[in-house]
Amino acid sequence: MAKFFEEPSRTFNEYLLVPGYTGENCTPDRVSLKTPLVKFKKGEEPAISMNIPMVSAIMQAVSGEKLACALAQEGGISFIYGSQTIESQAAMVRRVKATKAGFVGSDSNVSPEDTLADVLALKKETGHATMAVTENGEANGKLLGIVTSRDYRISRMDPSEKVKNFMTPFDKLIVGDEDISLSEANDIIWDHKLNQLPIVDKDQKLVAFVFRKDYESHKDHPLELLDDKKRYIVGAGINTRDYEQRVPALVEAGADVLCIDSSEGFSAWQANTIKWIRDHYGDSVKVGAGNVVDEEGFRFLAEAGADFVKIGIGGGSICITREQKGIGRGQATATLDVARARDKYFEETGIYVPICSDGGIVYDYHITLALAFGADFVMLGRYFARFDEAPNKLVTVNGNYMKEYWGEGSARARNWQRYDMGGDKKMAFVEGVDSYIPYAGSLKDNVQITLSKVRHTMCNCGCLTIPELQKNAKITLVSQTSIVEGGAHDVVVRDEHFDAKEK
Ligand code: RVP
Repeated sequence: MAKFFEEPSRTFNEYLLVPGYTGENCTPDRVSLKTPLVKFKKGEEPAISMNIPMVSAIMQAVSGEKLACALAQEGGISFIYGSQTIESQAAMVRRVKATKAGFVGSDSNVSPEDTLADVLALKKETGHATMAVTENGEANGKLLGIVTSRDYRISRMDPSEKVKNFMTPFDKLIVGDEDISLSEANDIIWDHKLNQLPIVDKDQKLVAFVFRKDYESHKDHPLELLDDKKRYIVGAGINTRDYEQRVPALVEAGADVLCIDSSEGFSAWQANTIKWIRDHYGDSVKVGAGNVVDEEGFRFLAEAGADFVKIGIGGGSICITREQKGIGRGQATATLDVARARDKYFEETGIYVPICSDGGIVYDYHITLALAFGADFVMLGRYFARFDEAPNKLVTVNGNYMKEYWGEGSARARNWQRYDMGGDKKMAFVEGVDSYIPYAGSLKDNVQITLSKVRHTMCNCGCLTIPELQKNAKITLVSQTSIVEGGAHDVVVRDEHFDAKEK
């Protein structure tokens, strides 16, 4: 007889938190959202922790290098998508690692032979007024000068004027060498009243810029997640097919943590992948695995040596795995089951394997619920894909600003490697859709509001840390009718489409 789970599986939307006692010291500014990313032994510290419990999904529409830097600034981690060539993924990781906090890689470069018209076009495209003049206009080429809007007067100059004739040449520039610290760079900026300081290596090649405005913003990010060389921490997705080539390239590029990206993680292929990594790198390379939705799946991956385990099948906003294959489980039930398995495994072995609730977060409070259900952190796709920093396109649809968002299992992503058994393209079928989602602005603004809500709710539950919430939260199921009661009801909400005329 098949195994039956007697209870229906449920989603986060079916639950609410019941407040606990809030003491006078239980205030949002005292809440710590620090959480482990990778496994650790009882009494020891994890090799990597995050300052906020959020990671971005391993997806083309979500986790590119800009988002990775912006999320690390806020205290979380991005997993750069693996559905691209090994070379381009490693190059993305390398660029994130080259972006030391406060040091910005130049994406506006011109050559001395370019013209004023080229400069103006590039300025329009990137929005950046400062450009590096390098040999052949290469990003990390020999620095020959810089151009800022102080170097030209559009009304007085011919658009065909060559950059070499109006740039500020290298010998007139103040520059920093590549070993300079951010505070030393900032001192030079202040002492010489500069807006930016180019950083060059011993061969005069451009490494980065430090901008006055970025130093200020660096101070605004007390939670930023940095490695011991003050570089942003970044993750990368891998698959169970080309890991023998992909893993070494990503490790060499500086990825801090890897994660096997698959719709179904309870498989021999995942164990083989982890084993290969352990055989070649021991514990020095950190790798998460998944996704699973029950105790058995968790235990399998924990015993295989995963550094963290991801939970969720079919709950993603763009995911149609449940419709296509009939596999999956409600995200709240899956998280609860796996959290119990993690605690049991910890009791038995003394090893704590963090778990991540992946997909299906719709409202901000779902994050708090996922943590209360036992997750150590959450992975989000749709949420981050709405932001400026995501690599997907901003478009207008019926007059509204939208971002494109497509699943890794969609025909658009062509990520057949994610499906261990679907490598033969003739057998492959889609498990995801291509969609639009409303544009929401900058990552920083949104993440800060989301986490403010999480902190407030935790205080309502009387909890100052995630482990306290996991232990002490009180959770209730809600009925369909009480869900209606939870929104605005029995009133006509005023918005721009409806405004009454005063009598
Ligand atoms: P969401 O945050 O609800 O958009 O879900 C994102 C998650 O959905 C990803 O982290 C991944 O686990 C899953 N996903 C990505 N692509 C697909 C698909 O095409 N089916 N599913």
